Amino acid sequence: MFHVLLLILGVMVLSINWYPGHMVKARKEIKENIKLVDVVVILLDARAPFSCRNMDLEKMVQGKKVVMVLNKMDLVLPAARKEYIELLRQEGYPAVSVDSVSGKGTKGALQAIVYAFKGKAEEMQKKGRRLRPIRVMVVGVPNVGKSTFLNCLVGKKMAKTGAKPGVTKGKQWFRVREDLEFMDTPGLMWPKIEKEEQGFRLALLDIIGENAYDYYDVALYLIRVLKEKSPQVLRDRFQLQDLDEEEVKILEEISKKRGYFLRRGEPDLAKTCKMLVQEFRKGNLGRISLD
Ligand SMILES: Nc1nc2c(ncn2[C@@H]2O[C@H](COP(=O)(O)OP(=O)(O)OP(=O)(O)O)[C@@H](O)[C@H]2O)c(=O)[nH]1
Ligand SMILES: [Mg+2]
Repeated sequence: MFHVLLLILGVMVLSINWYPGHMVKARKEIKENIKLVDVVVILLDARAPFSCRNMDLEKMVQGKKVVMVLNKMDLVLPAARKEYIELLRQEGYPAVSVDSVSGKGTKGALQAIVYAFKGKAEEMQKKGRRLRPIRVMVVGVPNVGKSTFLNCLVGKKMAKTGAKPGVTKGKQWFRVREDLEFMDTPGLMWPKIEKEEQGFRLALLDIIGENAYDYYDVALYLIRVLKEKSPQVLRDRFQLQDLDEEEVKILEEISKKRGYFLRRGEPDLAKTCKMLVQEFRKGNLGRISLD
């Protein structure tokens, strides 16, 4: 009875809350600066672009020209990437994909941004107004690569970047080209993630702070994804044979195969969970899309 109650309570509290202090200021800063910009780039993680759409942000930028940029395209299979882009285009957004580490796709992203402003630029010209650089604001949830994308466009490391959410704490302007100015912004979350699956995806992608979730739950979710989408990874990388087992059993097996044991000989599940999530984040488990 007690266990059933715990389970019910557990299911009820699985929504994730993560809204660190700097985001309150960041949200205000973004809101105040929207009127200064011509185009908004919403940067999304190509592995789960729909899970990292922040509807609060999208509402804030309503009325602006928006370009959707799927970053980290090196971590997803081309077919999934194409499908996501097609879906965003069906919604009426210009959408492109980039790899901000190698620079692949950035030329196309700049073209899409300039094109989004074309109508307004022509209007300004007709009115005899002096053409000024296009002002672009880059927004998105934390850790999707906004600062890396901008460093890549500028061609040198101007903004601080890092493999954890919440690196950028305030806005910063960059001149990318004669005709293009960009504003980097801190990653913005929404106060409460209601959908459990979405929470797991955001946790896997390192978009929410690690104090807001349990690695155990996220690793079990990852095993479920691998069983469904990439069973060969479980077979080849972790030498598992029986994939019909439950996720918890598979986790134990992986611990044993890796030689992760506690002092009394039990499998060290905590260490295994962290290892699995980190391997996914580094792209070591192959190109896996989550949405
Ligand atoms: N594989 C891959 N990694 C990337 C790419 N772009 C960024 N990263 C990595 O993603 C991590 C986060 O990058 P940041 O540029 O700091 O992300 P951000 O969106 O500015 O994060 P916040 O400032 O915290 O909101 C870093 O470890 C980057 O190296 C990409 O296109 N491919
Ligand atoms: Mg940043």
